[in-house]
Amino acid sequence: MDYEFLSAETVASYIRSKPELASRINPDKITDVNEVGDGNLNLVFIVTDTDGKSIVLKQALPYVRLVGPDWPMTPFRAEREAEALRIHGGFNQELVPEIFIYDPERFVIGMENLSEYRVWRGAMIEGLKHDGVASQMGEYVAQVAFGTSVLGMDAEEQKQLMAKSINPELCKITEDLVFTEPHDDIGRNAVLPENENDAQEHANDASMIHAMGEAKWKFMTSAEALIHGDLHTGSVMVMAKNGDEGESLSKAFDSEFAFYGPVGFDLGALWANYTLNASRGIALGNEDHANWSLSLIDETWQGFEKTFRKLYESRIDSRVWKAEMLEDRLNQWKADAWLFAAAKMSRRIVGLAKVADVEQLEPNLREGAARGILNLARSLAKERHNSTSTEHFVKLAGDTLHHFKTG
Ligand code: SR1
Ligand code: MG
Repeated sequence: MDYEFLSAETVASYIRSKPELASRINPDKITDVNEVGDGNLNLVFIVTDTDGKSIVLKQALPYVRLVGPDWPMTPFRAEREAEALRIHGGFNQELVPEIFIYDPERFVIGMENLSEYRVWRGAMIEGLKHDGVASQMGEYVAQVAFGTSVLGMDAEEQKQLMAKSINPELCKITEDLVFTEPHDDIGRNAVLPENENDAQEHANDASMIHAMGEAKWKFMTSAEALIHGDLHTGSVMVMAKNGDEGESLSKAFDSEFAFYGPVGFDLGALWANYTLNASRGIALGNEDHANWSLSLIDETWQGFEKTFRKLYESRIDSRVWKAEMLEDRLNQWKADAWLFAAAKMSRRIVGLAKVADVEQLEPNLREGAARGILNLARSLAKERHNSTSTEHFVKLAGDTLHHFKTG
């Protein structure tokens, strides 16, 4: 794929060539261009002018940045991201960044700079509590679940949107890294030597393999809504209303994995990442923060359920979709979230693309956190047949992570 990559030197002329951008920032008075892409895939520039105006330019590279040109990856993912952000922003612009332009020739998205926000994962690692965000993310998932499903859209339009929204290459990353490679290492997995046995046990656990087979099937076949597709805490920006923490605003970003998939996948991703953060708190003896991180599981669910119940009242077709259908969907999504959370937490321990919450622990502490998460994932996959309450999830998580704590 041949197109010009942006660089700090070419950003000004790029902005000059795009009226939608030049009306928001003066290309002749740019003071700063910072490349801040810390994700696994793209270039991200924050551009500021002398008047303090700023925008973000995000460009998809034709390969996976984390690995390099040896792993080619379609840059058309930028189109999927721009579309998802536009559609999701149509439900609630407060909860996603605003898009100014999508450039299909160079796969660039020009969007709002959330300079006063920060990435939630980093804030959680520092032990900061951004209150209300977990509920807002539940609300976001519910608005997307309703608004892009046949409950909130005309059935024919919904099918057109579904057809436009296929994202096979990015889905394949998830199918491989999340559901398959933890049980079939093709050379991308790695753990501490002290966790080799844990990874082996996890890889060979027949009931976990069965559960992950079911999770992968759901991921590949349940085209329920235009989900975010990668809603971990590194895909959420947060801003405290006063100071560094407390009551906060938030935005879900980085939606390049968006596709028509199972609603429970986004919920499970959030739950898994709250739990990964709790494993850090427990490893460091920061019980207060660990309890707070685990409390977010129910907070997200409550935000989701409350919003979805309200939206369901305005479903466009209520002829056979009655009250029972609502209860069935909520029960199903909660059970799915358990399953997907198990998948999403264990892949971050054994597979490619780990998370700083655990990786930045000293090895003697990381050993127990990693062992705890792998054992928890296996228990979650089994226990979901007994109870799928958030209380049960949190109790299992707290007990298991404490049991395996090291250091
Ligand atoms: C090769 S991309 C690795 C991971 O980064 C993204 O955030 C997704 O989680 C993906 O699995
Ligand atoms: Mg990402």
